Amino acid sequence: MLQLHPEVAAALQAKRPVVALESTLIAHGLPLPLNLETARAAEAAVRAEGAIPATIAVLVGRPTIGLSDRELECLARNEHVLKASRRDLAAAISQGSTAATTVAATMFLAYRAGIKVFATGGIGGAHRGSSHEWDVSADLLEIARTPTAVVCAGAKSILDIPRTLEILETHGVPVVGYGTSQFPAFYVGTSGEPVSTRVDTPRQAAQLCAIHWDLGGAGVVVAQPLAPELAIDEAEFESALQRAEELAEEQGVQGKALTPFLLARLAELTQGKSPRANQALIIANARLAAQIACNL
Ligand code: PSU
Ligand code: MN
Repeated sequence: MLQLHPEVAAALQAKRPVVALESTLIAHGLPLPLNLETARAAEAAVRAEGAIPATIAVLVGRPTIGLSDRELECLARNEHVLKASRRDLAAAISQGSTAATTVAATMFLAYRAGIKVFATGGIGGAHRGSSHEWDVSADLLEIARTPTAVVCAGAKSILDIPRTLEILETHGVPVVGYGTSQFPAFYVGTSGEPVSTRVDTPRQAAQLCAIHWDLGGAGVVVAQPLAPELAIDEAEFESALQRAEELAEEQGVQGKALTPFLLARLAELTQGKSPRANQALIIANARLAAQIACNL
């Protein structure tokens, strides 16, 4: 069922390093034109490290591993692209839809194509607040069962991070700090919560993943903090987030619409600081993912 870009198919066949990239952040996470710029820059960062990028999405019902530049542009510009998590894949395929894939759906497809390293911005997790108590991203369960390295800047700071980390622990997922002993929190440099272990080089990260997989383990979270000069001040972020959550509550936003809604409100409330930070961390994660893939 998978449609592999010829360059990606050739690289996989020759056992050359390939890095999967996610598409929900393009279609639903960042505003135009920053989304297209970021998607292109992430691919370029992977190439600069000597790996092949494979951005993943469902295009007119075809799960596609590796997009052409035209396809990237179409995802970035088209407002009617769906957001597909793992449960939505069969529906998108059977209905011939075009859908951006979340962390969960991207990992699922990447692994089936034979790609073991994947980069995103921040993973989904447990949402905050009593009205979203049961909203736990499918990303966490997918990481718990699919043997892939997920290179990220931690969990999105819109989440309940201690609860997100508890869920990962329950499912036996190593949470690896890259150059840090504290779990990064996306726009905000650190969550203050400890990681389960720390590595300081791509080689150490690759080694840890390989051993985890040899032991029969599944996903590994490799989390690197955003460059400190781009991190948003915690107090400023907290007040923007509280406002964004109030707006979600007032407008009854929930389910899969919640994450994109909060990200869009934060972009307004931080006067564009949050999307700029988001862009920088996505590109940095793509670069690190490529370095890890080259060491595997
Ligand atoms: N990281 C970003 N921007 C995003 C996302 C991650 O920098 O938009 C997306 C990912 O696709 C992630 C999704 O899987 O948000 C989580 O959505 P939900 O909470 O509905 O599972
Ligand atoms: Mn959710």
